[in-house]
Amino acid sequence: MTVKVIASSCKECSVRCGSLIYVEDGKVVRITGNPDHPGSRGAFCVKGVHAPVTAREHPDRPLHPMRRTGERGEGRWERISWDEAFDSIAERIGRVKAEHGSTSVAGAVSNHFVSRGVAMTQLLRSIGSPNYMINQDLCQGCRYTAAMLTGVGAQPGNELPKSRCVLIIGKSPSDSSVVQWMNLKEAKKAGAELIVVDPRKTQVARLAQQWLRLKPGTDAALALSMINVIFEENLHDHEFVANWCTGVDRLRERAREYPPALASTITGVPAQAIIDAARTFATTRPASLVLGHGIDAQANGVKTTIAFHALLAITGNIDREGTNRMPKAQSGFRDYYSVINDAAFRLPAEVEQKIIGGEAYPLWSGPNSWSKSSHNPSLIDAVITGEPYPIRALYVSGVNILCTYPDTDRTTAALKKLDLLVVASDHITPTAELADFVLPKTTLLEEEDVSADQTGPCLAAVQQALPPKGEAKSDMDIAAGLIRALRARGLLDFDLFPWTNHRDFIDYQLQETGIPFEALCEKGFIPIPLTYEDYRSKGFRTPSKKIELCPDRLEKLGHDPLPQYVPPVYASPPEGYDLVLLTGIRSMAYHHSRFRNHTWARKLQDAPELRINPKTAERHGIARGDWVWIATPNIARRALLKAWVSEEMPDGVVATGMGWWYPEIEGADHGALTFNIDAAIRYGPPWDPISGSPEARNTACRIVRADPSEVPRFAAAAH
Ligand SMILES: Nc1nc2c(c(=O)[nH]1)N[C@H]1C(S)=C(S)[C@@H](COP(=O)(O)OP(=O)(O)OC[C@H]3O[C@@H](n4cnc5c(=O)[nH]c(N)nc54)[C@H](O)[C@@H]3O)O[C@H]1N2
Ligand SMILES: Nc1nc2c(c(=O)[nH]1)N[C@H]1C(S)=C(S)[C@@H](COP(=O)(O)OP(=O)(O)OC[C@H]3O[C@@H](n4cnc5c(=O)[nH]c(N)nc54)[C@H](O)[C@@H]3O)O[C@H]1N2
Ligand code: SF4
Ligand SMILES: [Mo]
Repeated sequence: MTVKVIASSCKECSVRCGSLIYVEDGKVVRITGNPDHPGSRGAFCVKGVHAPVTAREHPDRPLHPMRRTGERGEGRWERISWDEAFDSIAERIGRVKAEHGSTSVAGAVSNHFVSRGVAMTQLLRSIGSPNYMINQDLCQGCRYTAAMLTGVGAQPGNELPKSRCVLIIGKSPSDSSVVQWMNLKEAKKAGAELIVVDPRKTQVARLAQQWLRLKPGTDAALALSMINVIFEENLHDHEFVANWCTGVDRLRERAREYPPALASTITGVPAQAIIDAARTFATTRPASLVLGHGIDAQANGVKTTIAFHALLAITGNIDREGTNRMPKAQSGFRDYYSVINDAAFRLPAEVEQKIIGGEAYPLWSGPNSWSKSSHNPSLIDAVITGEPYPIRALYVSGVNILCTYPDTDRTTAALKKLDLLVVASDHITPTAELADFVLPKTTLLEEEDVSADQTGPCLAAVQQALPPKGEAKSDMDIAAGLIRALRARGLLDFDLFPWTNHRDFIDYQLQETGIPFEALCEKGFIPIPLTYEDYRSKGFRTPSKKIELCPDRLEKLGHDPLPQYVPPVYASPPEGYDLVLLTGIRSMAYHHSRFRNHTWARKLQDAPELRINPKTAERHGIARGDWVWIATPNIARRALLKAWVSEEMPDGVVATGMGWWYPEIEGADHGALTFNIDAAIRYGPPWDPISGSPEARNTACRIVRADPSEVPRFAAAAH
């Protein structure tokens, strides 16, 4: 039997490694990394090897559209045809529009950078609504907003192995990115100095020569102090600063407010270690900076990021070999941002003015914002309260909001209040359980897609390896079907969705590149020309065309435009909350809430963990393997986690992942209300005043050992 090898890309997580899919006799027999792929260079992980086949073949996978017949969450469904699904959904959207207006229909999507993001935005915009949620307020939102303001949208990508010094802030690549982990090990081997800033002793902290164990949420003070040392010791890049940065004098003055001794008190890092890190970073060039999730989704996230952008800028480590590269564009390629920002695909200004959250966070949600999406918690509030106006219908595609947004009780209450909830998914998640309609989604092996990978940089293809199972459709095809049904009923206020199917959209994306999809599929990628120092001809993407260290746009909106340290909320906890909790530590086996129904993943980790220092554990009477209740301020719900006693945690700080549920547990939430930390943390306030991000990463908490009688029997045995 001949084996066909298909060069594709894995998109089981946001890293998107190049893959080789081996197909024999109509079956996928093996999936590996693609050593020729310029971004991932052969790196691959356990999810990429197992998840695509398991997800496709899973016996519980929905294979036909389904309509709810019982109460919400009762799990009673009837099978319907696609035509009936599209038509009934269109009819019900029509009713909601007639009663509450077009803006009362909303959407939710995540990993929106690929085609499913465009499917969502253009479906909603065509209906006449500017309201859709992306998950970036919980993800990279602070970093993206800061990048829009400063102009430093630079990532090291595969410049890392060429860097002589790498500063890694709040990122644990051994858990979250096999490609970056490979690159950092290569950099170290080639003699680079690694400096890691993380409260946890991560694997990369063990690899690094300098590890700064700072107190959570204090990074801005550290960065400003390093900037202070660099200016005071005259170690900055004079040419770059003079020609390519604005706001330098004001930044220098602000940084003077953070001498190492003070920063040491704030961060808990010895003053000499701050000075050493600053000197190393400024004098060991080329250097690069990795900014991770640890500084995002925090109430001071944007300002913290701006401080690190400033550190990169004053040392001139931008868009040069071995530094952080500005994004490289394939001429003519249309990605998510070029579509959503294209006037031809946008709503009239008076409609975009209504985006929920736009008034409070104009740089996040308004017509001139980075995301142009709604502010998620404000949208959830609107469903519950009807303020500032009603939200009555929600189309959810590619996000499991009941497991991945904080405050599950509130999200549940909102979903139950809707007149219409439609969920497109490849498995029945707790979110899908509450739907009126579940639409069966294709899985990775059944889809095609194109995206620009900045690590390479290259254009990369996802190729279809097998035909879809059952009646599953891709997000684009589902949205195109809904558009047809809405159009037939005269329910489109604007017709901003010109694609008739997914391939049509891919052709549109590639049309002006002159690269046909088939050509991209030959190797699975086509490199994007790599150039350095593009700013010398094009400038940076800010109004001044320079890097703005004190962004004008912030000042105009009445914010203090300079980076500054703001104490984290956990620093003044209500009585009894004696510990700090870090959430969202990644596990190689899982992608957020996904794969909890995959046996191979459950063999690797079977219970939500509470990482805890031995001393903290002892003080609380907790031993390895005990189940522990954890509670955070201002929310009644607690979560049940399993103690994982480890020196990786500092005393007084505990950590966990996110997104736990057990598909086999009866009930609509499948245990998410008990085992998922997101059920036990609030969806803000406080918010980052610029991006509206909640403080979902670091919070005060208290723990107590659970009585064994409180632990469900099956969970007691979990590892
Ligand atoms: N296996 C796997 N990989 C994934 C994902 C997944 O679910 N599973 N998710 C993907 C997605 S969508 C994302 S957004 C990324 C996220 O992941 P990354 O951006 O790669 O960040 P993490 O690896 O989560 O690491 C965050 C680190 O920040 C530290 N930290 C916590 N608080 C602070 C703080 O206040 N300051 C500092 N300096 N550090 C702090 C934590 O201890 C942790 O080590 O991972 C992606 N990769
Ligand atoms: N407390 C806390 N909460 C967090 C975080 C944290 O660190 N701490 N991290 C946040 C971050 S960074 C992120 S990115 C979010 C992630 O939040 P989500 O995006 O909700 O996370 P996933 O569990 O990956 O859910 C994706 C869902 O989409 C489905 N799906 C996958 N691929 C496709 C597709 O191509 N099309 C469609 N229609 N469906 C698909 C999957 O089956 C799954 O149900 O969680 C956030 N929540
Ligand atoms: S890291 Fe793993 S899951 Fe993510 S894209 Fe690469 S192989 Fe796929
Ligand atoms: Mo994310």
